[in-house]
Amino acid sequence: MISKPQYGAVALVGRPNVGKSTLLNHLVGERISITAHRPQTTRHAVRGIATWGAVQAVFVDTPGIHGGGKRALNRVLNRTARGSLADVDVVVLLVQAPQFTGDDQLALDAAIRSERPVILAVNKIDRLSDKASLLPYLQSLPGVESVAHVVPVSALKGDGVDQLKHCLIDLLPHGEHVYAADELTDKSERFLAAEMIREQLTRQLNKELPYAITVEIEQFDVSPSGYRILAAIWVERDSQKGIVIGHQGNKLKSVGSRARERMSALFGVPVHLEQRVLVRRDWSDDRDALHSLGLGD
Ligand SMILES: Nc1nc2c(ncn2[C@@H]2O[C@H](COP(=O)(O)OP(=O)(O)OP(=O)(O)O)[C@@H](O)[C@H]2O)c(=O)[nH]1
Ligand SMILES: [Mg+2]
Repeated sequence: MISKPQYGAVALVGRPNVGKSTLLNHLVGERISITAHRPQTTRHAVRGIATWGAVQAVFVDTPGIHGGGKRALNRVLNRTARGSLADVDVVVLLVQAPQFTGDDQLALDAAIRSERPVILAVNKIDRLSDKASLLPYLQSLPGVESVAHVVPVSALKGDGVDQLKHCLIDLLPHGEHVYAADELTDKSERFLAAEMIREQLTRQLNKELPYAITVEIEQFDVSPSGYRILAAIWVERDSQKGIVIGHQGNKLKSVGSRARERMSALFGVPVHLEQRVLVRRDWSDDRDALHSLGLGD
């Protein structure tokens, strides 16, 4: 029997750091959205495409929703997350067992207000030392009666992801596929390259600093021997520039070589990467500067 094609968009929402980007990568099967052990890693609504036979789902990874919105960057991130709920068919709300915080409540409220079917995915179950605590935790979650499915998962290990797929297939509308079966994202390789550098900066630098960093690709040349990429890393202060470059340039080298490996793996070609570090004062609190760097739309 040939099944009717299904197609739809799925938003992945939740407070910062619950594992939205990790789950997107698992669902798509490639590392297209950057992840780090730190809140507010994702700044743009990244789309990842998965095609499972007759079913095609476009996942929209969003910046974590949270209550503290003082700096312009925070406000822009929150708007991006809430805005992406308007255009989707299904919402997957992630929470992280065994917690349920005020920011989880904000995200749940936004999901329910979207009037889309909601799947509540309870992530990081691999970290629960006492598996028996999962059931009472699930029963204690507020708003469970308003969601279509509740699925415990580990985005990192893949547990429960198949069950999540089945819940999605249950909810996605019928429709023709929009993307070819081998397409993984709507983002350009240029965008992905900048994100992979930011991922390594976020992972390899000390706490706090990464919020003051953004990456711009100045040149992206394609040749038969591979890609040649020139990147500018923007920081807010001269002192931060020193930290990014590191002793004898070691930090920048290590960021570059790891990012380059990831790029080569995803793009399937050799990558030559050059990076420079530039100072632009207070960009994370300057809406015009956010715009000129492609954030905030
Ligand atoms: N143990 C465990 N860790 C996980 C799991 N899923 C994600 N993580 C880790 O949690 C951290 C945050 O993951 P991300 O995927 O970046 O989280 P996010 O929700 O996209 O975060 P923001 O983009 O900052 O909102 C990373 O260190 C992940 O490796 C999981 O199922 N189990
Ligand atoms: Mg993320």
